[in-house]
Amino acid sequence: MALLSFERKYRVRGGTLIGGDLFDFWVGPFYIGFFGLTSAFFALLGTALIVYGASQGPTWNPWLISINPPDVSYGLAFAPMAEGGLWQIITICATGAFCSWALREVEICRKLGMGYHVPFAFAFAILAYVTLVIFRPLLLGAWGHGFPYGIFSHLQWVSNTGYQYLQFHYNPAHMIAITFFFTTTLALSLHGGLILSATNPAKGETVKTPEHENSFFRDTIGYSIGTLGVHRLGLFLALSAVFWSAVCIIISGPYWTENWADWWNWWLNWPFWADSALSPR
Ligand code: UQ1
Repeated sequence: MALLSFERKYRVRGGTLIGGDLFDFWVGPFYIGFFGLTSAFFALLGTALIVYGASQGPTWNPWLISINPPDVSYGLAFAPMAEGGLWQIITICATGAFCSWALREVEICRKLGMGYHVPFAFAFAILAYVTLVIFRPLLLGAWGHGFPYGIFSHLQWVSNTGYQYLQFHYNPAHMIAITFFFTTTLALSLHGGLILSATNPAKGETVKTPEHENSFFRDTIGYSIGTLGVHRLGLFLALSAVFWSAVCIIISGPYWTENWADWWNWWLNWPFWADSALSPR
């Protein structure tokens, strides 16, 4: 473990949210803490239940194994184990493990005196998951609206859910989310390209500085956002993509139940042209 010689300096005591010094220790390179233990507990139990669920199913083909949510007829009640109860407990384990992991990141940030940007960003990933398997099913009144835990089966769920609204391309939140996803890839490719071009010089050339990076963008587009700024922009773009994705799916069903293209009829029905002879409807 080559890093340990200088990491020792950063192995500071304290910063825990719960448990004081009791769980404030490392195992090898890993910080444990109270939330390290709860992470391990939920992750191991959830994984064991997935394997158990697979053993009760018709296949060991990894593409086809699926742990399914209860039928919608169970509503928001607990279902028998073999009827989706397993899915419900696995969902609790997954949410417990993800939240524990985020809180473990918070404790490490506190130890090191860092900002909370990493757990904040991870919280958006957790939001994406709980939106699909907890918030939206709650709003729709049945756990059966969650997605099944299987490789092909969750893809089928995405496909079926999309077709319920014809397709998602006219969902306004979907439009915004996709725009953020594409802009994220543009920003990361610009940033990655810029950093590699400056720091990976040809043989005989010297490594270039942030001054060169700024000058490149000032010369090309008249503006440089700066070395810190580009990371702020990247975080904003990526988190916005997740946020609007969550909005996109949470409004599909609880707010709008039809073809998303028809949502735009509010525009066609505006009084100024709704009665016009040229109006499409
Ligand atoms: C940029 O301006 C900049 O500052 C020097 C970076 O930092 C290294 C970048 O990675 C990128 C991509 C840019 C250009 C981005 C914009 C929005 C002008």
